[in-house]
Amino acid sequence: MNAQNGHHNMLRINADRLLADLDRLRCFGAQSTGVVRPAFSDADMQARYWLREQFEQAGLRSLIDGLGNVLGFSRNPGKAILMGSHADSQSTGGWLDGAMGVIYALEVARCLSESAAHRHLAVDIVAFQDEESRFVGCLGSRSLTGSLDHPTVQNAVDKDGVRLVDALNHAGLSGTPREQLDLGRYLGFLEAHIEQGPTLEAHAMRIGVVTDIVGVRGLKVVFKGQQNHAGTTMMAWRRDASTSLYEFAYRINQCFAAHAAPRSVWTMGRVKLIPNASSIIPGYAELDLQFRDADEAQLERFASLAHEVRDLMTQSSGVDIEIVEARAPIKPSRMSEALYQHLEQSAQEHVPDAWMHLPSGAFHDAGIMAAFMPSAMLFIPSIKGISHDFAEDSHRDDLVLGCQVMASAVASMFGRQ
Ligand code: HGY
Ligand code: MN
Ligand code: MN
Repeated sequence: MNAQNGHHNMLRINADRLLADLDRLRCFGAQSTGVVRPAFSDADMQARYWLREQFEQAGLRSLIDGLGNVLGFSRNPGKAILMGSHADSQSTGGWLDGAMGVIYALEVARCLSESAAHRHLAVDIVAFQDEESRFVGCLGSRSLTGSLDHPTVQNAVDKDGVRLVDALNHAGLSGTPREQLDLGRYLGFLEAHIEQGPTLEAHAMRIGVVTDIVGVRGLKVVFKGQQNHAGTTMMAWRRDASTSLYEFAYRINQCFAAHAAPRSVWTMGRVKLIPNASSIIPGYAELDLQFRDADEAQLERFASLAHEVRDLMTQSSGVDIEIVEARAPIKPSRMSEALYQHLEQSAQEHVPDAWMHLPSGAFHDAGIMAAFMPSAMLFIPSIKGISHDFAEDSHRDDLVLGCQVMASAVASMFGRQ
């Protein structure tokens, strides 16, 4: 074992402080055992003000930028590692999704600065905004990497019709400048996250080293028929938007299943019927169709299949069916082996053979960052694989172990780079 290895093995996180900060962040928007902390909500902004204060107290130059990203910049010279995740949650989310990676980054930055052998290392940390796609998926990381255009910001609305520009105004951010990262400053980006799936737990593994992240496409399918009386309108005369929606959904499930690749998934998690009354034939309906895969060509294949189903149905149903892009697409991404080898090494040192490589079925800001710098992700197990639900949780000892593995890996990244 060389001197460098000896050094970062001495590096110890403060487990009590880590868990206390995770429990404190959980309080912002706490509901039952989960959180309601959507991007730019009051709870989200309160959490960001608290994070900015923690970043400052950790010795970093910290700020909240014009899109709500919280940044902490090291005052140390030289190439840096950027670490973090998102602080916003799903509309009804779990307490660890995103939050864990932000607090890991804070704890790693602190424990490096408290170690004589490591306090010269430059580690920047970030709490991204709106990874969960209230307005634009991975809004914050897209903006920080200069990959978010002005019209996207101006035109973004959430599912309730709230405009992003109005949410920014409400949050008091309208006049605040947006940061853009100096991408050349960084050796790479590191994100820790809960797995949000069952794989690590099923294999009795404690650490996951992510190899790749799926890509995501979202389509909004709009059905326009004729609103009418549910009793007096004979079936042959109906142009029922809801019947078309249900038939479209059925055909998609059949057709996607017949053309799916091993990692293909799809969800139709949001529908809207107008006027949504049981004695009225809906004249208007909307269906959100989201699909994911590790292969861009498979995503394209699903998109064209959805249009084929639409074309087929339009000829027979008498209902107009239109398909529009519902979200900014996220491309599949590969994690950097040169970077994640340090996660492998650190995991092997801390929990020999109790770690594994795995792909991510969830998308993450690391998927955006990977287009701009070497990126890597560390997973810890999710209890029963549950996420995007108040029941989302992880074991406290796994939370501590994950952060320790990350801290040692960061030290080694500087040593090796
Ligand atoms: O949906 C996702 O994959 C992420 O958790 N926002
Ligand atoms: Mn999520
Ligand atoms: Mn997440």
